Amino acid sequence: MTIKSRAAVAFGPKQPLQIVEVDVEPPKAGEALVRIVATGVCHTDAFTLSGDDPEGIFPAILGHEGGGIVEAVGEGVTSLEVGDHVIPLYTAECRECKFCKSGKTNLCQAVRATQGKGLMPDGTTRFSYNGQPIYHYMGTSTFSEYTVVPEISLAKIPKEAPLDKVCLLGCGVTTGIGAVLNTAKVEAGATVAIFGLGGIGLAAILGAKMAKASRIIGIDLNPAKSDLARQLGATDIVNPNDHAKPIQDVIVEMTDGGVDYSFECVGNVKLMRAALECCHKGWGESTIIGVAGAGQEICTRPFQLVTGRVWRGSAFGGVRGRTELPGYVEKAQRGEIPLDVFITHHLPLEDINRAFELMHEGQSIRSVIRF
Ligand code: NAD
Ligand code: AHE
Ligand code: ZN
Repeated sequence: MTIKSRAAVAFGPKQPLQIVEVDVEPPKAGEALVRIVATGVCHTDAFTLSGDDPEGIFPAILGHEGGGIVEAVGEGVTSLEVGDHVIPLYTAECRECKFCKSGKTNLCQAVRATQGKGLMPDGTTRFSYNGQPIYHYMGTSTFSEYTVVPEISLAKIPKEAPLDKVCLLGCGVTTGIGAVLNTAKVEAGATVAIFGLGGIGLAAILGAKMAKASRIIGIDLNPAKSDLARQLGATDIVNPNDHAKPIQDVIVEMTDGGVDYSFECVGNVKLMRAALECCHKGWGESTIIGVAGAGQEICTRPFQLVTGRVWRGSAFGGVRGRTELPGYVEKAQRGEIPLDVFITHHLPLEDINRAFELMHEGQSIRSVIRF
């Protein structure tokens, strides 16, 4: 039976989200209906809303950092039942595709093609408004009280975990920690530079601290991010505005030739270059996490790579969601991942546009929307 759901709909790029009541069709085979209890707002939601995302499609229900409860399952669903607590995954884990079987990547491709078109795996959408289709987003659409998600895109988590906190493990916190531990594999004693101290960069600091890095340099234009960065483990804070010379030169001078690992957590292609070039000759590795807009490209002198620096990227921290996310939730439950410090604002769905304003004003780390 089709149900009604309150949702924040992006009717077009650069337009405020509109809170409307959409129609949600029941889950089809291999899908589940999820009642979203809470969702974080990530910079990637703002990126897509800005119109810069090559895969941006409107009207759509954005949101990909949610926590919810399974309300119904479609035919053939075996790994989930009604009442299960789940975190929707924008990186599915089918365990059957070439990517999953490779053991080399978390980038399951089972539903990726339709997901990128804003559709469910059968090529249709479950959302509509006034009879007009509304597109899904990143396979999750957590800015709706009810959403439909493929079974393979849902990580089942313990019921005791507070959904209005562990929702942040659906993207930001997991991405930052995972990029450090899974993608870069930072080792104890290493030096690390983290560019951008939003939700992702701060989580990367946490990851570097967990890896026992000896020096963790946080870089941001906004001085308001410094305190939390230090609290999470940054040993040094650098504001590029305080220096006349290029930021990569500043970091190289501070670290006797460059850092062992750097992470770009902004989505700025010039900063991606700086992050690579502040790495140590011979072995320094830079991981791109930030998402850059359509048409943007990275560049550096090939000599930077010839002389041993490595450029790589990370999506969802290299984490296989269904297998590994329950472990992240348990770590949060044990206090090893302090989710509270990331949550600067709680807002009702009606105020979701405020969450975007706070992000753009540099006032928030994560706003959590409660339904
Ligand atoms: P955010 O807006 O919370 O944080 C961005 C931070 O970058 C802010 O603190 C801002 O002051 C700082 N910044 C901006 N320009 C800067 C500059 N030139 N130099 C230094 N600092 C600068 O964003 P977020 O939610 O943390 O997301 C960060 C990026 O990561 C975005 O591009 C987002 O799309 C991307 N992201 C990628 C993945 C992935 O899986 N690869 C996952 C989540 C987010
Ligand atoms: N749609 C964009 C790319 C957006 C992007 O890079 N997304 C990241 C996750 S950001 C989460 O906040 C990601 O995981 N990408 C891998 C994937 O399969 O989408 C574009 O450029 O087209
Ligand atoms: Zn995100």
